[in-house]
Parts: sequence; C-alpha cells; structure tokens
Amino acid sequence: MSSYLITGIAGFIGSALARELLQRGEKVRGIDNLATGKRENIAEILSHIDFREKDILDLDAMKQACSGVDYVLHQAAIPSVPKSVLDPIGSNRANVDGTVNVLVAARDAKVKRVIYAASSSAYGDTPTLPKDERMTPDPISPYAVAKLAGERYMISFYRCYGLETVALRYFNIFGPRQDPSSPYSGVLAKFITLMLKSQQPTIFGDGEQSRDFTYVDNAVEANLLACKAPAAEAVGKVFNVATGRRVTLNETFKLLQQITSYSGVPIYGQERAGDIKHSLADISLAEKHLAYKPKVNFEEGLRQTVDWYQKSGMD
Ligand code: UD2
Repeated sequence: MSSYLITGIAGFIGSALARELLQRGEKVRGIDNLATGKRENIAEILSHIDFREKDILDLDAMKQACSGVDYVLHQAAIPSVPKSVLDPIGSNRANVDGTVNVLVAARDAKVKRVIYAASSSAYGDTPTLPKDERMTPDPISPYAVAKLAGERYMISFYRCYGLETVALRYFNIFGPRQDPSSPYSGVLAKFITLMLKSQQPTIFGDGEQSRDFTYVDNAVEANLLACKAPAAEAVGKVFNVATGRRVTLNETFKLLQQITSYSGVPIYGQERAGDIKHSLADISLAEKHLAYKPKVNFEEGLRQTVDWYQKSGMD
C-alpha cells in the first residue's frame, strides 16, 4: 500500500483520483481550501480519507500534509482562463506561489514523486496541430502563464534538488462533479446542466473553436501511471494528457442536443478574451513513456457525465 496526498481533493479531478485510489486499496490524504472545491464531492469517502481543510499557501500545513507521504498529486489551482484575466494576482498566488509551496514541502518531506496538473493552455494559439511537447510554449492568459511556470518549477525541483516530478498537461478535462455554477466553469459542465434544464447555453464566438475534451477517468489513469513509471521514462518531463481528437463547440452542442433531448438553439456571444481557437494533442509521448491510452472516448464520457448530472439532481 502506498500513501498519496492529493491537493485540491474536493475538486472534480482530485475527488475522482481519491475514489480510484481508495478502490485500489491505497491510503489517501487530501487538502483543499474549498475555494472552488466542494465538500459534497468527498462526502461519501470522507470517513476513508485524511481530509484537511487547508490552503496550499499555508507552508506549515503543507509540510504536515506531506509528512509520511509517498506520492503527491498536485491538483489544487484556480483553473480558469477568464478568471485569471480578471484577477492575475489571485491566479499567480494560487497557481504559482501555491505550487512552489507544495514543492518545498514535498522536497523537505522526501516524498517519492510529485505529479502536477499542468495545462494545455501553455501552448497558446499556435497554428500547428496537433500540439506536441517539443513545441515552444506561447501562453496567452495569466492562467496559462502561471500553469507553465508551475511546470518549469517541477522541472527545476528535479534538477536542483533531485525531487522526482512529472507534469501532465491536461487538455480540457471534464466529467461528473465538475462545478457548473460559476461563470468561470468549464464549458461542458455549463452546457450540460443548462440544457438539462431546457435553458439556452451561450457559445462565445462562432462555435468553430475546437478542443481535445478529455474525460476525467483518462486523467486519473495518467496520474497513477505517472507515479509508477520508471524514473528514466517519466521524471523531469512533461506529457500531454488528452484523447488525440478534437471537436468544435458547434459539434459538441449538437451531440449534447441528442443526449439531453434539448431542442433549442444556442445564443452566440462575443469571443472570450485570452481564448484559444484550436486545441488538439499529440499523445504519443505519454503512450510511449507512461503506457497511457485514453480509456474513455469523448462521446462515452459525455454520456456518462450527462447521466451523472441527471442522477445527482444537479441539472
Ligand atoms: C483551458 C485549458 C484547459 C484547462 C482549463 C482550465 C486550453 C485549450 N485549455 O480551457 O486545458 O486548463 O483552461 O480549467 O487552453 N465557452 C463558451 N461558453 C461558455 C463557456 C465557455 O462558448 O459558457 C467557450 C470558451 O470561450 C472556449 C471553450 O468554450 O472557447 C472552452 O472554454 P473552457 O472555459 O471550458 O476551457 P478552456 O478551453 O479555456
């Protein structure tokens, strides 16, 4: 049995990681300041985990949380492009200062490995598709810059202190429990919950922007593989975590119409500042070094997500 610390455990990705680790008989500790995470996401597993309501900016709490831990899965973040455009200082504090704290605490506690939730936004709006890890990053929003800085800190801590780190560049992760309620929520959580209530979603721009939307189970799998991959294959490196397929928002809307039986049309609004037009990953590096393979495709993931919102009454 290994022991894992999940930062951001009350978020939809953090809590999915926790549930999978518990299923595999592992020991789980988690911290969350509940700024964007929700207590209900971990309610059913609360008695099986060591949960601490703490902020990653609290270095003492982080040091205590890392004590005796094998692996740190660092998911805590303020994960939003538009929010970072409005509040770059807040984004930097949570996403950069917070990440450095996690690394210092992990280094001092001598954890085996830190896995970091990096972001596809690091690539920026480069016209070349698919995006592979050898491309020069060109982040646009403060969020993208902060997430890229976090990656570079991961690599720096490996080079300077020998702390094993792996950065996973998530491509638009979605799935059950993703918070739909904030204006900064991910597009799929918003669209699904609106359409289930027969309310009109708004597409920012012409809807021809595309994303490599990735179901959360694939991200969970990538994290667990990254923990156990041989150091020579994985450590000090950055990997895309995605499906290798992209869909436009217009196509996604049509698919959701079928799944949710929503018969209305979308509203088309202004394009969002800091937005990226197209995003598609080359996942061959993760396939080669982490033995990663997307387990759930986009359509299946959408169906499971809609199903969850319906059953949970969050629609
Ligand atoms: C970025 C990253 C993603 C992740 C995420 C933070 C890229 C390509 N992806 O996601 O990997 O780090 O930040 O969680 O940078 N939209 C609408 N209507 C809405 C809401 C959004 O049309 O009500 C559009 C939005 O303008 C964008 C697309 O949907 O073109 C996706 O937006 P998002 O906020 O779900 O995610 P995105 O791509 O900024």
